[in-house]
Amino acid sequence: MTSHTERVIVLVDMDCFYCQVEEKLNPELIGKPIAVVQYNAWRGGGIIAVNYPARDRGVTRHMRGNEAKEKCPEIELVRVPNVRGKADLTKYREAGKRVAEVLRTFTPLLQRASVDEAYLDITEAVNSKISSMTDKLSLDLLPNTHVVGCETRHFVHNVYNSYSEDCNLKLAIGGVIVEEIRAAVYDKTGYRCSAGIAHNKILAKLACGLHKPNKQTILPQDGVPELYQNLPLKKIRSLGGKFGNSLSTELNITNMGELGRFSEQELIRKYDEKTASWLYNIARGIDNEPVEVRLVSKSIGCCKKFPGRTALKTMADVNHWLSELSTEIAERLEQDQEENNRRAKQLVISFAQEIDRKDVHGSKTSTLNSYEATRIATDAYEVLRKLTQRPDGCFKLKFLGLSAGKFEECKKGAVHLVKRNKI
Ligand code: DCP
Ligand code: CA
Ligand code: CA
Repeated sequence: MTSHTERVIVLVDMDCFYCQVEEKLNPELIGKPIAVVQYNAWRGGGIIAVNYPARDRGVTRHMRGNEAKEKCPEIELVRVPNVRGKADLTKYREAGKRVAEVLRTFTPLLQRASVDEAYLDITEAVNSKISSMTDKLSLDLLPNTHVVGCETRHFVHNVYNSYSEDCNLKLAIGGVIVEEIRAAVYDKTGYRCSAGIAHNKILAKLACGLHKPNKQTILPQDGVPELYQNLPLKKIRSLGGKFGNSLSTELNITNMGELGRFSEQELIRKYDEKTASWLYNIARGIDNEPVEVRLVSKSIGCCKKFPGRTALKTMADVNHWLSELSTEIAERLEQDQEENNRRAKQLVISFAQEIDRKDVHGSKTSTLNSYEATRIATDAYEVLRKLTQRPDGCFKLKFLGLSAGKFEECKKGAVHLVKRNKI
C-alpha cells in the first residue's frame, strides 16, 4: 500500500443545517417544506437554507422569500432572529458545537471546518477494528453507504479479492464506523448528516456531497478517474474561487479530467513548484494535507451588507453600524475567552466602497488591544476614515466586516485580571 492511501479521512456535513435547527425547535415544521430566511423588506428577504421537501419543489438558496412562495405556496419561511439590527446566528453556532462534541468522542483528530462540517481522521479506529475482526465484513453494516464507481455489495465483495488492495478494506471499515458516528449524532442531537469517506480531505469533501441527505459515500482511489471525467474544477475545495478561475483560463480547461492530462513539468512551467506539485497530485486524487486538530474557529467575525440605497454615507451612519458590529464581536470574544481560554490579538476590518458606480473591496489588519466594544469601534472608525472617507466627507460603504483572529492562550493570571475588571 502506498502512503497516500494509508489514512481514512471523513468529512461530516449536516443536512440543510439551519432548517434542521429550526425543525427541532418547532417540531410542527417537520415534514413540511421550509426555508430559513434572513428577512428584510426587499422581496421577502434572502434565503440561506432550504430543507429537502422544499428543494423538491424547486426552491433554492439565494432566492428571495417572495420567489420561494411563488414556487411553493405552502412553504414556511422561518426568519433568522435579529439582534441590534442584524442576523443573530447564536442558536446555529450552539447546535454546531453540540454536533462537534459528539464527533469528538470518536477521535481526537477532529478539525471543524465550518458551523456544520468537520473532518475526522479515523485511521486508528479503522486499523484496530480490522485487527480485531474475526468475521468477514457483512453488507448489513453499510445500509446507508454508497460507493463511487460500483455498487456497495460489489465493493464489499471485492475487498477480500486477491487483486483488491488493502486500502479498499480500510475504506469499507471506515464506512462501518461512519454509520455508527452518524447514528450517534442523530441519537444525541436529533440532527441528520451526510458524510464522505476517502483517503484524504479533498476526496472526503467531494464524496460527501454525492448522496445527500442522510447518506454516506465512499470514494475509493480507483473511483477517481471516472468521477473526475466531467467534474468541474470548482467542485474541488480550493479550486472554487479565483485560483480555480485563473487555472481554467490559463490552461484552457474546465474539468478535473482535463487537468490530469498535464505533466508535472508542464505545470511547473506555469506555476511555482509547490502549486504545480499540488495540482499534479490532486488531478490524481492525491492530497497529503493532514487533519489539523481544531475544535474552535481560527477567527470570530461579523459583517453586514448595505446594498443599493442603504449604503452608509455619513460619519454617524458608519459609527452607528461599527458600534453594532463591535458590540456583537466583543460579546462573542468574551464568551470565547471564557470557553477556550484564549485572546485574539488581531482585528481585520473589511469594507466595500462604491467608487464610480463600482464596488471596490478593501481590508486593513490592525492590532486588537482590547475586547471593549467602544474601543474596537473607535479604532475601526479611524481605519475607515483614513481609507474611505472622501474629501466631501461622504463614505458610501456597501459592506462592513470585523474579524478577530491570531488567538493566543491566556496565562492564568491574565484571565483573572480580565474577570476582575468586568465586575
Ligand atoms: N449558510 C449561510 N449562507 C450561505 C451558505 C450557508 O448562512 N451562503 C448557512 C445556512 C446553512 C449552513 O450555513 O444551513 C450550512 O451550509 P451548507 O452549505 O452546508 O448547506 P446546508 O447545510 O443548508 O445544506 P446541505 O444539506 O446541502 O449541506
Ligand atoms: Ca450542510
Ligand atoms: Ca457545510
